[in-house]
Amino acid sequence: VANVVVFGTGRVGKSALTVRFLTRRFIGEYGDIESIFSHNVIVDGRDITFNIWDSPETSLYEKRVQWADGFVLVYSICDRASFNAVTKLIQFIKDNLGMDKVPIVIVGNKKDLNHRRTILSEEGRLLAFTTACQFYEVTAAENYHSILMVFHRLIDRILASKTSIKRPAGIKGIVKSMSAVFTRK
Ligand SMILES: Nc1nc2c(ncn2[C@@H]2O[C@H](COP(=O)(O)OP(=O)(O)OP(=O)(O)O)[C@@H](O)[C@H]2O)c(=O)[nH]1
Ligand SMILES: [Mg+2]
Repeated sequence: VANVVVFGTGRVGKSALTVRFLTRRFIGEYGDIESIFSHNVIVDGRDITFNIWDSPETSLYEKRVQWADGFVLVYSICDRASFNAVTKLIQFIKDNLGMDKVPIVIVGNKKDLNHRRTILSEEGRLLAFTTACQFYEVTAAENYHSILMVFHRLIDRILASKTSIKRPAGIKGIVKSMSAVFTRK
C-alpha cells in the first residue's frame, strides 16, 4: 500500500491529473472533489494499492503530510504563484516529517499552454535538483503516458524509501538482541 497526497494551489490541475491516472480520461471540469481514491497497479510484479488523496482544500496540511508515503506537488507552468507555493510545500513537508529524503515528484502541468508559459522548464528542473525531488512537465489535458510516468516514478521512490527505512531498524534490532545476550548473567 502506498498513500499519495496531491498538493498544489487552486486550479493547477490536481484533480485532472488524478482522474487521468485513474481512468485515463480527461473530463474538463472536476468541481470541488475531495476524495481518497483507491487504485491497484502492478509494479515489477508486485500488486500495489495506491490511495490517492485529492482535495481542493488547503487546510489539513499536517494531517495529510503525516498520512502520506509520497507526494505529487503540482503547479501550472502559466502560474508563478503556484510554482512558488510548491517551493514552500517541499520545505513544509520536509520540516514536518523531519526527513530530508522524502518521495516527492514535482509536476509542472498544462504544458499544452506553452504560449502562456511563465515558468521555464529549467526552473522546475533546478528546483527538483536542489531539493532531491523528481520532476516532470505534463499535460493532464492531452497526455496519459507522462502522468503514468509520474505515478510510477513516485512508487519507485516510495518502495526505495521503505526498504531504506527498514534497514537501520533491523540493525538496531540486532544490536539490541546481541546486547541482551551479553548482559545476561
Ligand atoms: N489547458 C489545460 N487545462 C488543464 C490541464 N489540466 C487541468 N486543466 C484545467 O484547469 C482547470 C482546473 O483543473 P482541476 O483539475 O479542477 O484543478 P485542481 O487543482 O483540482 O483545482 P481545485 O481542486 O479547485 O484546487 C480545469 O478547467 C481543467 O480543465 C492541462 O493540462 N491543460
Ligand atoms: Mg480539484
